This record gives sequence, structure tokens and C-alpha cells, in this order.
Amino acid sequence: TYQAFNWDEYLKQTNSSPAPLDCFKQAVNPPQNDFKVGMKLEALDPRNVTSTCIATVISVLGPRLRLRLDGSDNKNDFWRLVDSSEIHPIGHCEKSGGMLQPPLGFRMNASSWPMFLLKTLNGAEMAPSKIFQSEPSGPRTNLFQVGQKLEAVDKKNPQLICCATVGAIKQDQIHVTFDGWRGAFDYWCRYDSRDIFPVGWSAKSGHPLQPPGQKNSTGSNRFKIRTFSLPSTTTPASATTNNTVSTTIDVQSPEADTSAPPPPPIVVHLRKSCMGGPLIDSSL
Ligand code: MLY
Repeated sequence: TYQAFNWDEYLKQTNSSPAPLDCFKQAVNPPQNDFKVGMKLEALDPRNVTSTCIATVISVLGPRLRLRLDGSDNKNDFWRLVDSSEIHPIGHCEKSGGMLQPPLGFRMNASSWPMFLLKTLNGAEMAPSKIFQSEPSGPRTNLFQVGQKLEAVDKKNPQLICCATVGAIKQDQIHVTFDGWRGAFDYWCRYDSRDIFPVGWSAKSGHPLQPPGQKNSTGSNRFKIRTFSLPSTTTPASATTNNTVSTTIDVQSPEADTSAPPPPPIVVHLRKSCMGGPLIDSSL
């Protein structure tokens, strides 16, 4: 059976505190989700937020919807809460004097948009207005403090909500860091972002929660060791003579997946006269 992550135990173990509820722009009681797969609605195009497009519900997870813009591809799905201000029932845009737009990357000729729209909406199951919830009012200022725990969407894997910590604060922004993962997934967001939730929100809403990463676990797909080899001529057996220096290098290329633990450091022996090239700090 599914064992929910135990925040109480984890907060004790880490001697940390959860960010209080009033820090977040989230409903105290997570909203009910009555959307069904296949329903159509209006959504702002995340890649072009001045456009309102037609979207289809691809899946539902707790109070969240996985959406795809009609006429777009399947590589640009995005997630919205059912109480997002960026989704509306079909007809909302027109009522407010706007026109539905093709999504960025519309897969047909722009001239075929009116007919595409007509065919898309003909006989479609439209999400009824009563299942849309109004967006909660958020705090007026940034109330977060460094070190507080929260639950946050992993923007690189946006179906996931994970254990996270406030790593830093700068004016209206907070730095979200993911417990047990290196910096690759971190991001800055506004304090009133809809992608951050109070501790316990997932359990309360029926959304799965990713527990902290296990940096030292073996056999996990995040334990990826990257290696590179040096030409054997650069690694003399005896490198401790007085015309060589030794330096320890953490193997990490700029594009490395920093979510994985770093491989063990390697020792490189260089002649003092050798500058080592742009990637080696010869002052070490
Ligand atoms: N497939 C990825 C998933 C990483 C998720 C990281 N989040 C939870 C911060 C991996 O296992 O590397």
C-alpha cells in the first residue's frame, strides 16, 4: 500500500520548520477536481501569455490538470491548478471581447485556424463553468524565511511535487531548492507562485509527493557516474618530483547533470610550467 511521506518525522530529523500557511497563494483546503480527461477549456498559452487558446485535459492529478493546447504538439504540455486564474470555461474570452488564438507553434497554416477552431469545438466536451474555482488571494508581501520547508513543483518534471527548502530570499523572490538533490532543479520564483505549497498540501489534496532524494543510495537511476580518461602520457607514475604540482579536480562539465552526486575527485599532476589550459586554475 502507498505510504505517504512522513513530514513530521522528517522535520524533526532535519530540525527544520515548515513555511507557515499564510506565506502561500494556495487555498487552505485544496480545491476539488471535477475535471475529466478530454474536457476542453480556455487557457493562456504559457509560451505567449497574451494569447488565449483552446486546451484539452490530458490527465488529472489531485487538484491539478495536465493540459495540451489544441493545434499544438504533445511536447509542450503544462500543468495548472483547478483554481488557476489562467484557465476559463469556453466562451470566456469572447465574452470579454477577445478572440481565441492559435497556440505558438500551431502545426497548420495560420489561415486554417478559423476552420480548425470550428472543427475543434464542434461536438467537444466543454468543461462546465461550475468546476472552475476562483484563485485564492495571496499574501501582500514575501513572508518566507530561509530554511523553511515547503512542497514545490519540479519545473523540469512538472508532474512532480517534491520536498523542498527555501534556500534564499531576494525581494519578491524565493530560491526553491530540492531536498536531497543537487542544484540542477533549483529555481527562483515569486512568493505568490502557484507552484509552491505548504507542507502537507499534497497529502491533503490527494496529490503524490516526491520524498527527498537519496544522494547515496545505490542502484538508483540518479547514481550516474560520469568518467573521462586522460591520455596515459599525462599521468606519469611518479609525479611528486619538484618540477610538478598536483591539483584535485571535481569532475563536473558545465552541462553535467548536477542532480547526481559528483564522481570521486581525480588527481592530475602537472609540470609547474604547464598552464593547463582554460579549464584548470593554475593558481591552485
Ligand atoms: N528522472 C530524473 C528525475 C529527477 C527528479 C528530481 N526532482 C525530484 C527534484 C532522475 O531520476 O534523475
